[in-house]
Amino acid sequence: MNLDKHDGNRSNGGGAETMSNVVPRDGGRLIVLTAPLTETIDHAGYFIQMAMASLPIWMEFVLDSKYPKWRQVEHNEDGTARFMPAGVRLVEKSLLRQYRREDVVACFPDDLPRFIGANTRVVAVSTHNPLGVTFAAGVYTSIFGSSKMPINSHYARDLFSKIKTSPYRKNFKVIVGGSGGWQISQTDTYEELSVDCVVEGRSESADAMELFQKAICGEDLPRQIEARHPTTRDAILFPDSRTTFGVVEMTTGCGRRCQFCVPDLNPQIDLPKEKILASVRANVREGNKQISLATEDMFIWGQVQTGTPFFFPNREALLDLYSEIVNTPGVEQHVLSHCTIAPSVVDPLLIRKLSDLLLPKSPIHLPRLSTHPQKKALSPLIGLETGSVRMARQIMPSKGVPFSIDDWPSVVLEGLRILNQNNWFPVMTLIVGSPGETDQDVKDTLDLVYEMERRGLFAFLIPSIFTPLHDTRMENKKGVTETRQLTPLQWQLLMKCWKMNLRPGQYSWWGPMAWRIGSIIMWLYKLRKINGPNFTWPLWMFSGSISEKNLERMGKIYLGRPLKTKTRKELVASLRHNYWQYLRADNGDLPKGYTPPSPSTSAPRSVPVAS
Ligand code: B12
Ligand code: SF4
Repeated sequence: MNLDKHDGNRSNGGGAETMSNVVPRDGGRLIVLTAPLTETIDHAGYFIQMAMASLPIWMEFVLDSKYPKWRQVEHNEDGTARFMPAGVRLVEKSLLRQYRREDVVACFPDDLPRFIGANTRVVAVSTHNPLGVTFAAGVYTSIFGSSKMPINSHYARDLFSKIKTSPYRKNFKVIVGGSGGWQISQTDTYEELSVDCVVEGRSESADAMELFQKAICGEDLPRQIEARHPTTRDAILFPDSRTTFGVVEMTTGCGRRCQFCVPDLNPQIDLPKEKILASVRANVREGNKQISLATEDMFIWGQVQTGTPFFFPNREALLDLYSEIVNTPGVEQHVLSHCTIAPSVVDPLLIRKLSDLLLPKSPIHLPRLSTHPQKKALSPLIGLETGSVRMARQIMPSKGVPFSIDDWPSVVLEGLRILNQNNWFPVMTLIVGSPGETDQDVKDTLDLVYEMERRGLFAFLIPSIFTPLHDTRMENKKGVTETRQLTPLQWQLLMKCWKMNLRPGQYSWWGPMAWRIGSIIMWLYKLRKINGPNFTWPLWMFSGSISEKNLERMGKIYLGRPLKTKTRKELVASLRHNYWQYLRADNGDLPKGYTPPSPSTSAPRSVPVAS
């Protein structure tokens, strides 16, 4: 790629640079793909991107000081991006079915001037979370006072402003897709961001390809299109070049049908092992040392449309898949993405065997928690959402299947016990302010959180304020919309979760002191004005300057009640009898009357004797 003037700005600093000073001599590429810098980096692991989704831009200095090199990205020889989010890679792959390689490039935002030229007809942006209006992202920025500008959103806007100021802007159409595209249509920011069309759905579909064709022919585009999701395993494409964090899809859809969930609206598909492995090898070939299989629930893989309900994990298939992944030469690190908690109660032995396989390649170390010799840990994302059975019945009645949702607190506590015993310390999300949430619901969730503390269980608890996500079964519901509306109990839940998260970091003599003083200073300086009076006592609780017992005596907080919950054995005994046939005898705790599976059947079976 030749340039007429400067060689672009290679720093990826995300500044307000415009594109008018750089002109590609070869006229640029027909289709240019990109994504916000902050969604592209695969430096420092998942947590940095999650932090960027939640921290306001004025706190960028915190990340700069912890990860001074986070903006450094790698280029291919021709200036294209060496890694891109999996979504971009699939758009690229979809396009390469119809267009020549030299017509399609994927580049970092700062390199756009090198590729957008007179020949460019489409600039396609893939984005996860451009405006930060999704759950967890909005809440923390608003606690700190500027809810509209998380770091990620700042960089996404910076990308759009680069595109908007291109001297060639009139020649090309801007198409946006990815799981965060809806944020643009919902907020009607098309003009502001200079976006022509938002695509909801997957790039593999004919609808998406037709749109690119139209743009190339210079036709007007609709504001928004719905692109159909493939319904078969074979219709899903796989990246054959490097992806951010080595993300390779493992499943689509979920099947548990939570009312607030977007990915569950997609068909439940587990993707072919050979294709997954080919993508893993492609990542390694291009220099990636880390792999992460993207899924809503890793435990459904191998059990979709097998005749066994998907919530009884296929132990052998999962162990085989993960073993091949981590034993692929060149894979040095493997990170889990999402799962659900009930499978760990269903098959604890699977968890133990997965730990044996996966811990050695986990980049996560939790020295205060892990019993692994190198202190390694596994931290998948799991939805806890609420401790209130009443609320759970409304918003996620199948979250704990095969167990009844009435046993949700028991499933969470037993599941977490089994996970912790095997050095899994999950990141668990909670929803605060769901529509119709009462004080009693929040107390029930606090009961569960305090019970975790009492039992010495550990998860990183990430509470977020309910956000009605586009297209979900709850899209028209309204919950809490800003932090000032939170009740004292809801604030307490938020702050208690964070207080518990900081436990492993608080063993140094200076740790607790720093948090106490720091949080009180922040409260005096800014937070009390932003968040209102309901925030005051929960913040004092968080700071640890007044004991929780004293705060309760003063009537300022609620101390969770001890919970009497079911053991694994009791949970298993409560299963519907037609599920007994799927239990694995080697996990023990078998219900009275269980008989071992008949050798003539492949799945373990049992015959219920009483109802
Ligand atoms: C891996 C992952 C992560 C990783 C890595 C992300 C990365 N940059 O690569 C990490 C952990 C960092 C992460 C972070 C977050 N994530 Co995330 N993440 C996922 C996960 C599991 C997989 C994403 C993925 O790569 N999928 C595979 C690719 C191929 O799918 P895709 O990107 O959707 O692309 C397809 C289509 O969207 C379309 N497409 C994509 N781009 C484009 C562009 C054009 C032009 C077109 C036409 C089509 C198109 O075609 C592709 C297929 O062909 C999804 C769940 C899921 N299954 O999608 C959640 C998910 C996307 N994340 C979600 C959320 C909420 C977040 C966070 C905000 C969480 C938080 N509070 O911290 C942050 C935001 C990070 C940020 N930078 O702002 C939500 C999104 C909700 C929303 N936006 O409405 C999801 C759906 C999870 C969920 N259960 O709700 N995430
Ligand atoms: S378990 Fe998770 S992925 Fe599945 S439907 Fe519920 S929220 Fe969605």
